[in-house]
Amino acid sequence: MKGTIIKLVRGIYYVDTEIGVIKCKARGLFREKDISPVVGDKVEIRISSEDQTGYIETVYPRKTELIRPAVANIDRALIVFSIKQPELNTYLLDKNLIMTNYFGIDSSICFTKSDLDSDEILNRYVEMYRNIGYTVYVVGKTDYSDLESIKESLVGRITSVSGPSGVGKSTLINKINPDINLKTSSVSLKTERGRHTTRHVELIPLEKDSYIIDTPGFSSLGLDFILDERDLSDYFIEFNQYADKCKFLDCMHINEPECAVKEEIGNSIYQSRYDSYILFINEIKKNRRY
Ligand SMILES: Nc1nc2c(ncn2[C@@H]2O[C@H](COP(=O)(O)OP(=O)(O)OP(=O)(O)O)[C@@H](O)[C@H]2O)c(=O)[nH]1
Ligand SMILES: [Mg+2]
Ligand SMILES: [Zn+2]
Repeated sequence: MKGTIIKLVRGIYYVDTEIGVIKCKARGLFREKDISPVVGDKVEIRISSEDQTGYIETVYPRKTELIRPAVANIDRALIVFSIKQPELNTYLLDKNLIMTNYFGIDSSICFTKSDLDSDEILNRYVEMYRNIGYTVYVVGKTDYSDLESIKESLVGRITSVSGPSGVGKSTLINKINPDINLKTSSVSLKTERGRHTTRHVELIPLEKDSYIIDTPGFSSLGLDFILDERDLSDYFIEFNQYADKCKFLDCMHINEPECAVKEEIGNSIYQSRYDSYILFINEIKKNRRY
């Protein structure tokens, strides 16, 4: 029988099929082949007649895959960051954008907690990421005017919602569909960090042919999937049009003379994006040494 993995909890896969959700285990053969089934995977299962549990026999080829969160077949990533509590971390946001771009997944950004933005830094970030080319939504306790646009963007797609703990991912999904009623909890007052309330990746059906995936928050993200730091600038979408104009074909936009990317800093290229770029270059170089 065919189905879709909608949840994975302690080695048990919840597979949605035409006869309902069946709890399944994965066959050892996946471990041998180094495949781990993940949420979003289309699978073939065999159901035992005794206890109505099943085994995953086949994982069908994936349309897309992402490693953080580990999900398959998503069409879009909605990357959520709060402006405060926890404070917006552009380094981690840029890393997310690089990752989804690397895996060929269309992404947009949702900034939350606009109600906590007293000094209007939010507008600066909204403008910045829109200028770079991303769709940016903003929500806050008393302002959900972008909710309709967010809902429209979900239609007919599988969208994963990801970002650090405590930014309001589950809260946003509950706003999108109040029937879902996901667990949320307040951030720690002392550290301003989230409490890792969502523990599992879970695919939730919305209206026809639309699905949303709630995911646990994360506080760090490796870039180890990029093996060669020379590839990094390809994933900074706003660098591309200038990279062609650099004097050297293999310019890394670091110390080379007549670098068109560096010349654009302060104009079309934001300093904070360039700072992220340099930090990521160093991380990739360091990874390679091991
Ligand atoms: N002030 C304010 N608080 C918000 C907003 N959105 C969410 N919160 C609060 O932020 C806290 C964390 O929200 P969650 O939805 O649990 O966060 P999460 O991103 O799902 O966190 P994890 O599941 O731990 O990854 C809750 O107390 C929410 O009520 C907002 O727009 N403004
Ligand atoms: Mg959550
Ligand atoms: Zn250059």
